[in-house]
Amino acid sequence: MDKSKLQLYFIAGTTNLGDRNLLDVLQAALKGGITAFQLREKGEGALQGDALKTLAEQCKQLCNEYKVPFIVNDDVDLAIAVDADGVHIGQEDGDIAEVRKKIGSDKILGVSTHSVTDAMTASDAGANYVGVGPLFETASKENAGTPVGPELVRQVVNVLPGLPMVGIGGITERKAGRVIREGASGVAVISAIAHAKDVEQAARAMKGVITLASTGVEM
Ligand code: 3NM
Repeated sequence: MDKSKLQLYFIAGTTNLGDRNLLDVLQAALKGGITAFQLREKGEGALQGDALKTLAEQCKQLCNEYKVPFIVNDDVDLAIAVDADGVHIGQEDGDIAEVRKKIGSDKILGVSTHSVTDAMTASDAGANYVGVGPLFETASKENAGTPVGPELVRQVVNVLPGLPMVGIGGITERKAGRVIREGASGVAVISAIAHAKDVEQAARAMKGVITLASTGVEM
């Protein structure tokens, strides 16, 4: 896949947003320059069934307008039903090769990984990219586990230099540069954008940090 699409990967679901409307937040984030979006509808009060499908279709439409890939978390059937650009699965969400078979070779397949071994397995099974984390403490994922630290990004890059990869977990505007300098293609975030006072501005600022760090400028 095109690694540049992973530069600023925004993840959200309705349960991350309190009173905010997901489509409003997504639109602001798109205006601010996010390069990929994942719908991750999880936890208490998560939408299901037709309501979730409708939301997914609306997110896809919005992402299409900005030419940003729309990825669905976990729910392979939903991703297929709405013709999403891809699926992202965790270590417990089924067999990676089976998911690849189900979605076909043209769709993006992302896998959450927590070690070099996980990343090698995901790559062998047909993942287009991996998420590596949690790099730092995060309140956005239940049972996220002990932070692995940004050093794991460098270790994965050393072993799998061609594999597109995003760092995830507790990444803020201040920490994003470090993650890129360790060799990540980009950063994946929930709270740094979803909880920002000004979503568009937060996305734009983070994109700026990433662009500068990618060209080797220290921030
Ligand atoms: N996956 P925030 S950490 C969805 O380590 C997710 O695989 C993680 O949210 C992993 O940017 C995480 O608010 C939460 O920390 C990321």
